[in-house]
Amino acid sequence: MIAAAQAGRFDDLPLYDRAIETMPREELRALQLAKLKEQVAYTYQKVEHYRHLMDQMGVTPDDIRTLDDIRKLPFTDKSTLRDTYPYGLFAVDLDDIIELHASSGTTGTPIVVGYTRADMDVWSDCIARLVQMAGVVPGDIAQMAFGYGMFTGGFGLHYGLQKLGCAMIPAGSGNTERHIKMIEDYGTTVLIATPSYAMHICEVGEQMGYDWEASSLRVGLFGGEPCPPALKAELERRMHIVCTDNYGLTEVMGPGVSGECLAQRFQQHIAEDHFLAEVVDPVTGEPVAEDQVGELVLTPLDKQGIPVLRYRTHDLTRLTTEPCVCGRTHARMDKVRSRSDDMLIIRGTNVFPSQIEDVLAGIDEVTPHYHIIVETKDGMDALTVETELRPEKMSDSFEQMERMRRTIADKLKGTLLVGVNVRLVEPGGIQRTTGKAKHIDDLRQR
Ligand code: DLL
Repeated sequence: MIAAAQAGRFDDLPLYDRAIETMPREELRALQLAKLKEQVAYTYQKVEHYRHLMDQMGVTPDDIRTLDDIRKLPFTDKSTLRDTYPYGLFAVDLDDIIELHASSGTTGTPIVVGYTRADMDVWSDCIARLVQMAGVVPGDIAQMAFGYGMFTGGFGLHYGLQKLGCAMIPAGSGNTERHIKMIEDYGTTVLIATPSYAMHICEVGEQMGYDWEASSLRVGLFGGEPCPPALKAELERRMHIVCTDNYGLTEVMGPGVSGECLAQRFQQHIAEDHFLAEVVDPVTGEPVAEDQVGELVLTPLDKQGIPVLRYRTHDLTRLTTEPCVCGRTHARMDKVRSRSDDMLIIRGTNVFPSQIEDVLAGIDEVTPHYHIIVETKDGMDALTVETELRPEKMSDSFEQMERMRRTIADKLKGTLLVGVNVRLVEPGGIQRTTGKAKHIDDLRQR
């Protein structure tokens, strides 16, 4: 089936919910509007926080007459969920909540979200849809390498894959050698992980002498963090799989918001019957034109447990509604590479980690593993990039290594327009992760 897609044939690929996924856009927008009206009325009625805000702004649910009227509604930020922790935004009695999850955020008060049975059904439908879009079929054997804790990744993907009819192997994250053995012994066909953990699994497999080309593994369902094009290409080349990317966030559901189809390899279809997506200027909050990059704002259209309105994701992307060759009509978002809040300001210059990633990706001598350190030295910002050498590129010659280091520093400076201290690290020297990679240490005193 994937072979058909690779050959550019999409007509006979199965869709999880053909009527919804290929719905004409006019109808889709009408469906969104009907749901939005209901959702705003529900939220106003059930959640004191929103009722209070909307009263203050002089907006009532009856003011929502078109999809553009969503702009009359207040934004929601992570801080809203923190300030109302734990249950302040819940719209139902705890008796009606059947599962709780929490954000993976490491700083500040956590945020917690609750799902009703209906929310869980929508969630697993969204996942079943996106995994099928990625080439997974009923009968696939799917091995979970996300953790099964409060993180939405593990259980979210698990339920959806089961709903599609896959056999789940709930291995969880970590114990990488065991993952390889399970793939081999159980004939795993689908691997679920963050792209950085997938890279680690790939490397450990190679070190163990595992033959990825002969492996049963066919599809990588990766997500939870950016998967830059170079990393995707490397995973596909070394693991001999089709590597797909899916996106989501705890505050609006977890994974399941959008996923990559087999035709559009750098964009993801949004489940628009369940989410209304806007893209706004991250500073002014005003909408940007279709095709312009801005911050993604999401409103879940049928969430009962926590019905958030206009959630500011901080993720930077752009939307297109151009028809897709896969036949799906739902808008596509560019793969998220950066967040509005991960921009570093180095001596007055804006630097996105994704720019560093892209420069390193163009250098043959280094692996996709990198680490950025920002410090204050002599009262000034100092940027250090640690990059890991490929084993075959190591040299005993100090001069050769120094030349390589300088070339990389010059390339980084040429793109970033700030001086960078480059540190070459031996193969395997950059810490591997079993979850989301932490690429940046900002140690500046503020
Ligand atoms: O990471 C949900 C998820 C789990 C999605 C597993 C896909 C697979 P949080 O822990 O709340 O939820 O983190 C959400 O992670 O705002 C993005 O910045 C980032 N993120 C998630 N998926 C992607 C992706 C889950 N495919 C935050 N590409 C989001 C880029 C992603 N960034």
